[in-house]
Amino acid sequence: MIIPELGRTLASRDWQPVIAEMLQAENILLTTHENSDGDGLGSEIALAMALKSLGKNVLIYNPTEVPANYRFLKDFYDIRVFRDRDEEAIQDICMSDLLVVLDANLHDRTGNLWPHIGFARELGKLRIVCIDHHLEPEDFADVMVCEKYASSTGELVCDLINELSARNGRELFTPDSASALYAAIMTDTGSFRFPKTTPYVYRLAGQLVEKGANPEMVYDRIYNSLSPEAIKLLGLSLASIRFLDNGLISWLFISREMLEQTGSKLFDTDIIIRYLLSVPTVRVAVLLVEMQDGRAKVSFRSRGKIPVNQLAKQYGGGGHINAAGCLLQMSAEKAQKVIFEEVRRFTREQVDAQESPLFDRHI
Ligand SMILES: [Mn+2]
Repeated sequence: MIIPELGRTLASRDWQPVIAEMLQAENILLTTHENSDGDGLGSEIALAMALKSLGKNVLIYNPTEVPANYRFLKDFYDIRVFRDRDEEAIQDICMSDLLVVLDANLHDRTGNLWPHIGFARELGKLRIVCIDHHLEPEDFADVMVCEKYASSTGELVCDLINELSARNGRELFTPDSASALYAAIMTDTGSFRFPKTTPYVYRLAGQLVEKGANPEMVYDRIYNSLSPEAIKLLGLSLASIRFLDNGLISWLFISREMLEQTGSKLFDTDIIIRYLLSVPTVRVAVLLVEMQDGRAKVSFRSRGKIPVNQLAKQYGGGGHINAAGCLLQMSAEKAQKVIFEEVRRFTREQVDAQESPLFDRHI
């Protein structure tokens, strides 16, 4: 459904298959992708609270730990980390009637949960719903709502909870769940400035504030939460950013040594990427991080219409037009060599092909 000048939203009937699954289920499990972010976590929390108030048993199990700046969300609802051989967790999965995968559209994004989900499905009763907004979904669920127009999974979950509220004739939002969804939408829209932030999204944010979301608290917890270690890593990183091809590309390699020297963690690298695009000439930014297991985590960002998800896809990854990533099964040093020329070629080709202005008035 297109709302002229406002953006898009799903029609009530589009939510019907999702709602039917939810109402049928008694025990519901929610999860999101590995290395969870504000969108996945905020969506989980708000949906868990809404389903709980409809009388469902709702558990959240994630494949990885909640990053420090999102831990305040755990005050709203219990978020568990799934660990291999955790008998209680495995039993919880097997006892579930419905799994809702949020903010991920590939089965392997659920990490170490997947083998157990597969087993529970073999037992016969576990159904899967996927709610997401990434490109190129894999058809792994019984019901998929994967809408790439959406700014965030939080936007979709907001619509879903409004729909559930309307059908039940009562408000299913609380101030806490409104704050959780506000966090989801705020983080995935880059604080309401990325291209998919339609007028509709601003309206939703306004609605969430009306329902008690606290923007000041949410922003402060998420963005003013750096550890001294992360600040030190930021310092080291800023000093080693390279600018290539007349400043079209910014390039940063964070070695394991840099992480160890500063005492910082993998998730401390997340904030650094935004500095890579803060120089106006830069069209493509690349961040390579050497992980503890020897693999290389590569993040791509771009400005304007350069689809870095195409770049990531070449290496088995994916993402959005302006933000994508991949994991390379090789040393970071080798990874740098492998992608270096390809990134330069891709960027040159994209920049040459584009005569249109960097930014459109409308999307
Ligand atoms: Mn998202």
